Amino acid sequence: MHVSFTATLASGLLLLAGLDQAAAAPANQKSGCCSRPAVRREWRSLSNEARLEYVNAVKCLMSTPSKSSDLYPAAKSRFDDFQGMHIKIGHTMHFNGPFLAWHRWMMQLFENELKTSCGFTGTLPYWGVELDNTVETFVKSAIFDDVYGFGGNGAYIADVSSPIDFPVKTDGDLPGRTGGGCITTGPFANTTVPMGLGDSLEYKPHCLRRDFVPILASVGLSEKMMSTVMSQTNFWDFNRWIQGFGLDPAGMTVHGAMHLSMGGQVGEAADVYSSPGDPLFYFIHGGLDRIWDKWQRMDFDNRKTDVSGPDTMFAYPFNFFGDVPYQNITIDQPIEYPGFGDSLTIRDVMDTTSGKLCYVYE
Ligand SMILES: *[C@@H]1O[C@H](CO)[C@@H](O)[C@H](O)[C@H]1NC(C)=O
Ligand SMILES: *[C@@H]1O[C@H](CO)[C@@H](O)[C@H](O)[C@H]1NC(C)=O
Ligand SMILES: [Cu+2]
Repeated sequence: MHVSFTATLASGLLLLAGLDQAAAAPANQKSGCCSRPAVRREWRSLSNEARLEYVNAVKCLMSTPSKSSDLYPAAKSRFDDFQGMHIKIGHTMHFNGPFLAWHRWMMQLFENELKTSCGFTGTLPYWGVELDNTVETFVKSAIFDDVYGFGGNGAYIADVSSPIDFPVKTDGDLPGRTGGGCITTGPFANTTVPMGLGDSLEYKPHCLRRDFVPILASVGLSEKMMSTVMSQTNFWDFNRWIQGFGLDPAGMTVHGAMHLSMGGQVGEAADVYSSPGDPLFYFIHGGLDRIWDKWQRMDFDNRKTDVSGPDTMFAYPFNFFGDVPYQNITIDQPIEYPGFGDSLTIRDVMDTTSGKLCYVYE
C-alpha cells in the first residue's frame, strides 16, 4: 500500500512558548553524565559560516560510501543508508506510538554520523516552524536559501497526472501547490535520489523534486494549531495532535504540514517512506523533536515517562483505513535501526539530557 502524508487542510490551528536560552557548551557524555549538553539551534541563529559547515557536512555524507549496502542495495552513500533504513522499517514508526521516539534517535544517529564521517563540529540545526508559518514567510525561509541554505522549490509543473513521470505521489489533489520540478539551484541542485518514492528499496534513481504548498504551512503550523498541540495534557493526545486525525483534507496537523508544505504532491519530502532522500527531512524532524522536547519540559516529571499509542501503523487511534490488530506500547518498547547499531528501547530516548542523549534546544 502506498501512503502519502495526506491531502489538504481545512481547518487552522502554539506558539512555542519563550525559548530557553541555554548556554552554548560542548556535549559531555563522559560516564553517562550530561553536565554540559550540546545546544541545537534554529537555522537562523547560525552564522553563515556555521550554515555552510552543515551544508558541506551533508554533502560530504552524500559522497561517503554506504556501509549498509547489504541491507540497502540501492544505497551508494552513507546518506542513502539513512533513507534505506527509513524505507525498510517505515511501517514500524509512523502513525503509531513509537513515532516521536524513533525519529529522535534517528536525528541523533545522523548528527553522530556527520561528526564521525565528515568531521562536523556543530549540532543538528532545526526548523523553527513559527518563523515560517505564513504563505509569505514560508517561501522566503532562510532554510531554502541557495547559498546559505538547502535550496528552494522545483519549477511549477501544473499537470502531474502522468503515472510514468509521477508513479508515486500524495493522494488526492493538493490545491495551492507551487512546484513539482527537479531542484536546479542551491547546493543540492541535480541531486539523484537512489530509492523511492514509496515503500520500495529497489534502485530507482530519480531527481530530487520539491513541490512547495505554502498554504499548508500557514494552516498546519499556525499559532492556533501549535497552541492546541502544546496544551494537550498527556502523550496520547499530544501524539495525535502531532500526527493528525486522518489522511483526509481536514485531518492534517503538524507533522503532515511540515512534510507536505515542502514535498507537496510529487516531492520527496512528502513521502512517508522515502522522505529522507531530501536533506530537508532533517530540519523537519529536528523541528518536530524540539516541539516534543518543549512539550515534555512543560511538566517534565510526568512527561519524561509518558509514552503511549499502538505498536502498529494505522492502528487505533490512527485507524484511518479501518481497524487493524495491535497492542499498546509501553516505555520498554524496542526501537530498531538496522545498519546503524544496536536497538534501543523508547525509555532510552525519553530525556534529551540523559543516557545516550545529551542536548538541549535553544
Ligand atoms: C544541473 O543540470 C542541468 C541540466 O543537466 C545543468 O544545465 C546545470 O548546470 C546543472 N546544475 C548544477 C548546479 O550542477
Ligand atoms: C490502548 O489504549 C487505549 C487508550 O488507553 C485504549 O482505549 C485501548 O482500548 C487500548 N487497546 C488495547 C488493545 O489494549
Ligand atoms: Cu519518518
